[in-house]
Amino acid sequence: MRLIVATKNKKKLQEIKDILKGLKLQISSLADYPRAPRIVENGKTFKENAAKKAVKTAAVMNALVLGEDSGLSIDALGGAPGVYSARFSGKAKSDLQNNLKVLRLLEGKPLPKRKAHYVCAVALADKDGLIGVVEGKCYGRIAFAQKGSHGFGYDPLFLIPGYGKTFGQLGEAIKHKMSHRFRALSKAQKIIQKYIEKQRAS
Ligand code: ITT
Repeated sequence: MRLIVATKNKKKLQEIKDILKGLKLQISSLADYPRAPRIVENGKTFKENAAKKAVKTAAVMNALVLGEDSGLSIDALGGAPGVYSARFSGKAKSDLQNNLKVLRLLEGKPLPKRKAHYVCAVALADKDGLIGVVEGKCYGRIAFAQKGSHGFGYDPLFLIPGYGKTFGQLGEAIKHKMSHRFRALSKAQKIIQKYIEKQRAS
């Protein structure tokens, strides 16, 4: 079975492939379909954006499509950067500038005031429309400086209290067992399995 992931983010795609590897799907992404429609991410929630990515892409592809929208929510910033996580410091989508902006905004705040969580919404759609949308979260703190080079985005800042280390330091093996993306995809996996069974039966 083919699955198209409606993303242009290569690191996100790699994580999705790693987490879903048990399903033995043929996974491709928008990088393989340069003529796929451009999706304007103007939803107010992660779920809305994920659904839009999946439905708009599936409308022109004869395949099951997975839309993923994710980001970081920081308590002390009223939930920001939220759905604007990728472009928090501007249109250029720079991970380094985004991290520096977060550090600036939290300057002087002690660890208990640095609570944050990642959110990942995953939507599935085919040419007939939306099949389902699920969400996963992962709770942590914002570190005082960037640490580690694993992962992407805010991972060098995202501290997992139980380990006293950031996702940037912990690496994929641990991240993929507890991340927001792992949690959302565990739910999505059940929807995909049902979809495959239904297709086989028809
Ligand atoms: P697509 O829209 O093409 O999928 P994108 O990177 O623009 O790619 P999003 O709009 O979903 O994707 O923004 C996600 C941003 O949230 C991402 O660029 C990071 O800044 C942050 N983010 C999400 N998940 C993350 C993770 O697991 N680790 C670190 N940062 C993450």
